Amino acid sequence: MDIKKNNTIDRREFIEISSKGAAGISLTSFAFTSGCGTDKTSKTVHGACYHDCPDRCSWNITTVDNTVTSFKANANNPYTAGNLCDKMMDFPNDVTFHSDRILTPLKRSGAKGSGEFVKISWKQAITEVAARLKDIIAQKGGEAVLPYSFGGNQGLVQRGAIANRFFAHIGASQLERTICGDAAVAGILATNGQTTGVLPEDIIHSRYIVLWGTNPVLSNQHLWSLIKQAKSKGAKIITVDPFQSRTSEESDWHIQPRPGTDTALALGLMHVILNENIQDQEYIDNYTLGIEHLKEHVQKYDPTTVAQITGLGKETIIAFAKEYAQSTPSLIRVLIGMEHQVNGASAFRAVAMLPALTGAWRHFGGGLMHMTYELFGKALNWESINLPPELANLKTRSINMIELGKALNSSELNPGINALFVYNSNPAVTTPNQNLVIKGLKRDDLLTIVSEHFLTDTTRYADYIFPATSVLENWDVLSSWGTPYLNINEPAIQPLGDSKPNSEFFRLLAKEMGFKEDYFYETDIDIVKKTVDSQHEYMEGISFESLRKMGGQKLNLPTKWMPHKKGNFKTSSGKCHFFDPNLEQALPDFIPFKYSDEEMKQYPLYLLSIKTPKNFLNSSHANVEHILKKEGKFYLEINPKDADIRHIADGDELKVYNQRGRVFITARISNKVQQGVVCMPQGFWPSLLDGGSSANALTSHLLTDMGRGGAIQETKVEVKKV
Ligand SMILES: Nc1nc2c(c(=O)[nH]1)N[C@H]1C(S)=C(S)[C@@H](COP(=O)(O)OP(=O)(O)OC[C@H]3O[C@@H](n4cnc5c(=O)[nH]c(N)nc54)[C@H](O)[C@@H]3O)O[C@H]1N2
Ligand SMILES: Nc1nc2c(c(=O)[nH]1)N[C@H]1C(S)=C(S)[C@@H](COP(=O)(O)OP(=O)(O)OC[C@H]3O[C@@H](n4cnc5c(=O)[nH]c(N)nc54)[C@H](O)[C@@H]3O)O[C@H]1N2
Ligand code: SF4
Ligand SMILES: [Mo]
Repeated sequence: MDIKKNNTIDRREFIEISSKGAAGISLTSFAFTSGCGTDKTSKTVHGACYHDCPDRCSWNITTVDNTVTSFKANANNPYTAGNLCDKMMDFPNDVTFHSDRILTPLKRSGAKGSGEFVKISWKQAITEVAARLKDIIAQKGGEAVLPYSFGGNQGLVQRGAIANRFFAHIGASQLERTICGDAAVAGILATNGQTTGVLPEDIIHSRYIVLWGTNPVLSNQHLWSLIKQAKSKGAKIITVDPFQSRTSEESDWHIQPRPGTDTALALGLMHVILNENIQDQEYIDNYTLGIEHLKEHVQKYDPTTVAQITGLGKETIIAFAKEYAQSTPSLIRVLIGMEHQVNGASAFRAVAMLPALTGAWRHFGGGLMHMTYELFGKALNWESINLPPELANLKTRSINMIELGKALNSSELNPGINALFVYNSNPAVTTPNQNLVIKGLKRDDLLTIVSEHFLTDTTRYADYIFPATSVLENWDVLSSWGTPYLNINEPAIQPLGDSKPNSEFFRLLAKEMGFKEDYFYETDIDIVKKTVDSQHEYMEGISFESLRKMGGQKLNLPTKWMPHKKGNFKTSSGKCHFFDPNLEQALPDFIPFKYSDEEMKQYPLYLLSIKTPKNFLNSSHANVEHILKKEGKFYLEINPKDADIRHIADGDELKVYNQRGRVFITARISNKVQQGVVCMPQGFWPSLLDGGSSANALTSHLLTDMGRGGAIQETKVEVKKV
């Protein structure tokens, strides 16, 4: 069956077609049960959310005869606290049993992007792909092959345990997976040497909580519940965000700097703290390095200068610095949002210095809160996940995922990329410089293989599509980057249709390629068992069996987790580094991106494209009709002054454009953004929007100052009425 729709399909048309069952391929025949199970008895198993979300909730799922009869939050997991978020509440219907789900392998039958495919068997698909791959490797070498995957499935097995072995074995190009977190982590490591600070559940002890560039009301909902508990005990909540986010609306104080100016703001706060002499000198003397350099450095970040850079009032900067330094316990929560700026890593580096300057780390519930994945780095047996020793220390070239468009269109890469494997990601939507990515995906000489649940915008350009299982249909073990809970995921049902886990796809391909190494053929359940089979103290009381019984368990950590109460930083010196001569910048500095005068004139507005959709997880779920309805229109928030200059009224249809692309969008005039800044949601699928482009058609593949992340928000645009 063909889909004769192309990029220009509009959303209403898509929804009408999908509701008639014609927009998907082969989609009508597999709805709701696979027909594989004959067992009428009910069974309940534990699973965990596969999304790239800091909360990592866990659930209980009951099935009868391969049909889900109950899907509920796991009451044993105090962090999930009995609630899955809105995005996941109806997951079995929204994804697993959705009538648009891809359930057989498909081969392209029309032009790339046309969405025309025919069903084929796994045998045919694997045989043809293996033959073409062998050919490419023989002619161009393994580096002509590029894997492209990200956090679409956070299970340690399905994220890439077998895939990584496959690509290392064939000598494929490596992918630098830096679109999320790497710039933030690089900045924090430069200061503290570790990213695990205050644990999320300890936030209830804080009394001054700064949510710096993060929007937990939407992006970290279970932490938000704990923040509300802290608030009910008297904590003051401050949000630092250039956008009036849902979180800032619920905070006591919204500090709204210009985008990308946080490094200057943090250095300005340090200026005030040091000049007012309200720092914790004893903590500084014992546990930090470079205070003299820092003190001298911050003199140029006086409140007047910082006010000019950030657009904040001078009084705001002074008041914020004093309140922060004089409140106890004070906590700064950072996550990811702020890193997508050209100065992003420096901002995290500078912000991470504040708790050492004020001695906030001394107090339970005080300090900096970032990620928790390092705990699992210690706790688990990574031998089962990491590459086997004979494949480690790869010498093959790396390609940064943010520069996918550039790489696919490069005439300089030798060899060029001739085969692209996409899984757990939807780059035609989520990768910056969308039009360049799509131009690359349209190349006739590129073999594109995508493993997916749905006919995403990326799969539209595939030569072969492989149907992936959903989290309800495969084994996995899930660590977390936002909590200290370890979760197991037990399959609740048999795979629907002909879907297979990512691991099995790569095993079948390895077999067809003639690879004999045992490491390809370890089963998923064996990998899970081996991963949790660890003698580390954090795993005391946690085993495969206990996880099956409980679903999720908290790592066995000391009851009062205060990592830097007495210094103990994981830097080279063991101290918090205010100054580091080994880094390109010995001290963090505010270095704005330099636009040409011409560019500033043509594209004067600063574009934020952020995670405002409550009901999407990046681009996931953004194809589901009732979810799209809940999310509403694709809106551009624009300040009344900017709207006035352009004669734009609320509800007008707009074109937002720059040198890379344009999107069509509806105006929403509001004070959520200040003059000079506009904001649109990320995650919408281009093929479901008028004009066939979404936010990333405007963003660039510029990299961040450290960590080689994506400066996605360093984007200038102009807006006009259409
Ligand atoms: N509902 C929902 N939840 C999600 C996701 C989703 O798509 N939808 N995605 C998940 C993923 S992958 C991630 S990484 C996390 C991210 O979670 P967060 O880190 O909370 O990330 P964002 O929502 O991207 O950004 C948070 C805020 O940072 C602000 N921001 C942007 N630029 C700057 C700046 O220069 N300075 C400051 N101070 N703030 C800035 C934005 O305006 C935004 O309100 O959320 C996860 N949770
Ligand atoms: N403009 C802008 N762009 C951004 C961001 C932003 O804030 N603004 N945020 C960035 C961030 S923080 C992130 S993390 C990235 C996320 O970008 P992506 O990693 O592309 O995330 P998703 O859009 O959720 O796409 C994941 C895909 O994996 C698929 N999937 C899920 N499970 C499986 C599985 O088991 N097997 C296979 N084969 N597929 C599976 C899902 O169906 C989905 O289509 O986007 C980045 N892009
Ligand atoms: S998306 Fe996040 S908040 Fe929602 S169920 Fe999954 S882990 Fe929990
Ligand atoms: Mo992310």
